[in-house]
Amino acid sequence: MSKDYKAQDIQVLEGLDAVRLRPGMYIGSTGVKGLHHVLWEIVDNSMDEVSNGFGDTITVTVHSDGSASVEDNGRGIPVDIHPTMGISGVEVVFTKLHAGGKFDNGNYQYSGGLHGVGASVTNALSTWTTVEVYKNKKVYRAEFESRVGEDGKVHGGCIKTHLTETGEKTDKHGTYVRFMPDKLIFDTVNFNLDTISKKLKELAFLNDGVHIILIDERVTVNDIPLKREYCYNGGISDFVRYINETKNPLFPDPIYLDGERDKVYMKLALQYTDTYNESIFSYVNNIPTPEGGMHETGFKAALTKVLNDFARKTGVLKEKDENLLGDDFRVGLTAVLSIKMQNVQFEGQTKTKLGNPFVRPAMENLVAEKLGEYLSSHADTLDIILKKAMSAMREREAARKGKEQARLKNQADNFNLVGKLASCSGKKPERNELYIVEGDSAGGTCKQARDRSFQAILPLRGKPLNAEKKRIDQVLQNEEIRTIISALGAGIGEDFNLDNLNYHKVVILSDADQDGGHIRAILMTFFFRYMKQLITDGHLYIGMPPLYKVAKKDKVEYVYNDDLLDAAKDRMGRGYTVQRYKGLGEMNAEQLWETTLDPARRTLMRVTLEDVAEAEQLVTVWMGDSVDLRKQYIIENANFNKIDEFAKTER
Ligand code: TSJ
Repeated sequence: MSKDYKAQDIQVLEGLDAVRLRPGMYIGSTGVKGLHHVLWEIVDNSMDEVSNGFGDTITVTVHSDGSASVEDNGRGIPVDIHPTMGISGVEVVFTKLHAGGKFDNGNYQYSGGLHGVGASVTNALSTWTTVEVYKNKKVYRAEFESRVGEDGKVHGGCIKTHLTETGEKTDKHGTYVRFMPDKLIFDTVNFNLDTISKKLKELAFLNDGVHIILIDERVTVNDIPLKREYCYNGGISDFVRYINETKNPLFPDPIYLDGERDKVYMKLALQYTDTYNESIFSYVNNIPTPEGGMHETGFKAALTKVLNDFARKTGVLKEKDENLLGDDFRVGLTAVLSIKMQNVQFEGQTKTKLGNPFVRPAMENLVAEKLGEYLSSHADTLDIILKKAMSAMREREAARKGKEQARLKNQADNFNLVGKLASCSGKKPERNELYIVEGDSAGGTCKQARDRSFQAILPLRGKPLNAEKKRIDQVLQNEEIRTIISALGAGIGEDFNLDNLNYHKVVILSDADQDGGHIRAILMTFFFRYMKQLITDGHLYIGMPPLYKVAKKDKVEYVYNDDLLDAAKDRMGRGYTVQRYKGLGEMNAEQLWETTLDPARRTLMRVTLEDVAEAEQLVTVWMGDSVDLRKQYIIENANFNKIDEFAKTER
């Protein structure tokens, strides 16, 4: 890291008007994601500084006026004047596009932010931005704002106050940036606490030792704002431990490897559990790459090669045996791979796949070397991994042999299975609805209550198995699950075909109690794992039976939510009765129709996965063996969008 940074190092490319003209080009979208991107741009700049060893703390604050600020205790953005442009380094950073410091003298190696566009983009899309630099015992301040120009158009990031010394003395050093996202640009300017928490926690895992503090002034208890702190000295090994918290690891400490090859800096932590899933979370410059790419490919190739070599060397594989497949070595694997490099090329549908080809051999080579060293001196761990892979291989073989028979047998079985299903008479899948109902008795009532022209009822006896824990062939053996698959008619996994879906609304209907929540969670996990498109295309719903019936003489009101009970009582006046429904089974057919099945009156929640990759991470991270955690996850985080049922279109 060169010490003689000068403002002239900052390249100047374009003005800010381009950003307001086409914000999507710079931040992906102007939705809630784009809103957070402009915050990550700022956070990333601080993280660059701190992870290069300058300072150790980053504080992110969401203020009660809706603005956000980021402060670090690094060296402070350069304040000296750019020799040819005649403006301070701070002003260059905030008013010139691409001036985040992506220059060639080696300063600021991994800068860039999510789209590598820098702080000027955030400034351009804000109504105001304030910057303070603490340096040389002094405080420097600059202010920017959006303004209506002579052309009648709004120009973002105009200088309101040039960078000046305020005259205050300080012992602090670092940078403070506060900005107000512009309502004219963003569909929403409401920062989401969960989104920010998750991201900062992830950053804390990826950058070990960095203290990240989150303050949300909009959320207070006794006037004290919410504060969360993240710091993991164990880095990505802690991340792997955290992901595996609800699972059973096969050895106590994750394997940790790091190193450099061809200027690619790599950290890798991995651990096996007794599950059957492969969970690899990869990052480039702190940016998640859910679509994978060259770094992941190189890592996987090395894992397969090294482990096959050890399997031969140790005699686990005999001369006549074939090599194990890569998949065999990734059954039950949890891994976090984080690399840092320059000139990143992102590819793929969502631009989250690393494209630089040279990274693949570099990572394959580096991981092979480091993993080889590690396993040479950890014979116990090696033994555990090879045993796990061998049993994966045997199960793979067994599944292959069993598949043919199963296919023939299925034909006969399906007949019995769908016997439980009370199908509907209508033949239009677009109109048809399948209610998956918890319990035989509630199922029976639903059958009486429904409109059989388009509503089918499938009662579930007992709890279907936990889809997260089992392999696909085991999932398929579960009777409840097979009933669902054959009723929907669209297949499963890679064979899933939405065109064959028999019901365009699939509604999970379970009690509002803990067991009901569990069943809902299991079914959602199953659909997520094996019929993801059902969710992404918006076909999966949660039915909402009422929690209370408030009645007085002939007046009846159903209440679906604890918070609304008091209001309902108020509307009734004195002398009402309240009945609490403990389960679906307590309602008669008429009540069930009125409250839960009738499209004109019911409420359904559509289960959406706005970001399937993120949801996959959530499910993997949160849905392990622990029932409580899983339940909590579903209640707190499942992305339920309350929608107004199609009362108008259908009836
Ligand atoms: F990007 C930004 F302007 F929005 C921003 C930058 C926001 C925040 C909250 C912090 C930062 C930032 C930048 N923190 N620390 C730095 N460091 C530098 O810009 C810096 C300081 C010194 C030197 C040097 O060579 O002396 C070089 C750089 C790039």
